[in-house]
Amino acid sequence: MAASIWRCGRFEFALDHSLIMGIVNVTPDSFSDGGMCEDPLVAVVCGRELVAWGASIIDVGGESTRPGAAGVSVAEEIARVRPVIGGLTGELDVPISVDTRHPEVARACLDVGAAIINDVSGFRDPAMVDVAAASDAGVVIMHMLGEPRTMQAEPHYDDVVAEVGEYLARQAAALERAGVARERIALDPGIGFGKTLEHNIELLHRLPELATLGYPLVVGASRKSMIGMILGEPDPGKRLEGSLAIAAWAVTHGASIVRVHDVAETVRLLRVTQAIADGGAR
Ligand code: 8Y4
Repeated sequence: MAASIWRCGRFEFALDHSLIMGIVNVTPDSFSDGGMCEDPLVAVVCGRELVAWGASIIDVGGESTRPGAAGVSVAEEIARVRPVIGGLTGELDVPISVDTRHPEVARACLDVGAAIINDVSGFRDPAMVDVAAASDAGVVIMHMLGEPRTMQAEPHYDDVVAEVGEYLARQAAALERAGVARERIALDPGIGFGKTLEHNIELLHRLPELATLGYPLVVGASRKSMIGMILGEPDPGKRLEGSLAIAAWAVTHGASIVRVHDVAETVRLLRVTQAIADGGAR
């Protein structure tokens, strides 16, 4: 894979090796980590720990997008994430990403130092495009079919890889037209967002096709239900091996960044895949 760069505010990644985006969940209803990082002071400790383990990016989210989750108000979302992002940016030398679909939340978090907007709705709100264009932040454009509340109700695609790829390319072009430099854009197929198990598997199987779009790829499958379905494991906390298997597949098939809960384990996994990748270049 040709090395490229990803610019996120004052940070710049040479994507000559893969990176870990560690998750800090500030949602009280998060079913995987049970809102352990809800308190801003605790969340800052969580983020610091993820960086110590080897995360290159910290993703902070305050709105649960799990299928059927109750919505929170924009004010509530800002109240949850802004103190955490402000705390982390003041303390850590890695870009902090805000996971939000709302331009007001993104704006408030950029103001306290967030360097990446991670929008699971793929910048479908034109106001979110404007917020990105008015900043120098990196952007993650993720594909989601429909809305969190309804996305898992019989999702249909004729060709999931073609349709997700077309959507991502179209949104990237819109951001570039608005003034977001190409080097700031990363794409994400959105594992589990309006997709059946078969769709998720096909997106991962054919990930190299999405890599040909020419943007860095982010893949987030950590602890997700596709792993639960394959392993028959209802407890998200017991999906580590599946999460690691997908991370290994993703980085060897075109992903530059993996979004994960289990940072320490994924760092060790990447050290091994990277050693093999580097060995082939001799
Ligand atoms: C257990 C734990 C089961 C968590 C499911 C989940 C992505 C993302 C999410 C992703 C990007 C999640 C914010 C869903 N997934 N952002 N966000 N890519 N870029 N569910 O795949 O983690 S939230």
